Amino acid sequence: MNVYAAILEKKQQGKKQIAILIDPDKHQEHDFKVMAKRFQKLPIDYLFVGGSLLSYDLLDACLTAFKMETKFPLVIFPGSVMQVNRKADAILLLSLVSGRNADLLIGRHVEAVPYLKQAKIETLSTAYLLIESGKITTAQYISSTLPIPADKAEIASLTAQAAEMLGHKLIYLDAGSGALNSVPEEMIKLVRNNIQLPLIVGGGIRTAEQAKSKLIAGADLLVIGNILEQQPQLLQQMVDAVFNFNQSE
Ligand code: 1GP
Repeated sequence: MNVYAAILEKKQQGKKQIAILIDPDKHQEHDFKVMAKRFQKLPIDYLFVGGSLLSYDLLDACLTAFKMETKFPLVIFPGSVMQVNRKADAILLLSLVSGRNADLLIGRHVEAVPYLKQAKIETLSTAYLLIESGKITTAQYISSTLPIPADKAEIASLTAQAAEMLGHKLIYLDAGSGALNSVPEEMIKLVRNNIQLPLIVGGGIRTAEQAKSKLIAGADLLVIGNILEQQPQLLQQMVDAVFNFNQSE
């Protein structure tokens, strides 16, 4: 399975996509199978797995359960090079282009090469832009970087354009997991209008209405995580928001 080809194909067809983010740390090992069975019939495009800080060793158990019970492409959304696992289909090779921490622009990637080669999983070169969200998120704290201010859409747009010129394959605007404020629509619009690459948007999306407005603004792929840990019943509404948007186009 080629995950990038699937993302591009849907984008070319004008179809929006949804990824559900699972942070293995927020669950018990026996939860994963139950969750996978619950998810399997829903039109979820990708399952993202990972976290800024994983304290428990549950990544493998999570991937194993979802691989057994579902057909979703499994994509690692890594907080560190230790989160490489051959049971996934792909990994977002994130370059934190909103920050100026050389380690997160190239350093960790150098260290990750042997693990990535061994795992033989698809690498998705992703320009990752952290956007200020009303509080310090774990991603911001752990990365020791300043996010792009939420009212500086122009900075986000220029950063995304530079990343596209540098040859990244995906642009990810992220307010950070559990963000108070999600990425503003104005910023999404400006970035969308200035790049060709698929645009991923996530962080702090809590309602189906918010999901819809991110899609209208120009997001190609939404990532929803935190709110579903708190209110699992919202999962259906979130996937419906994307499904209904696609039906109405
Ligand atoms: C975080 O974009 C993801 O990096 C998803 O954010 O967990 O707030 O939905 P939430």
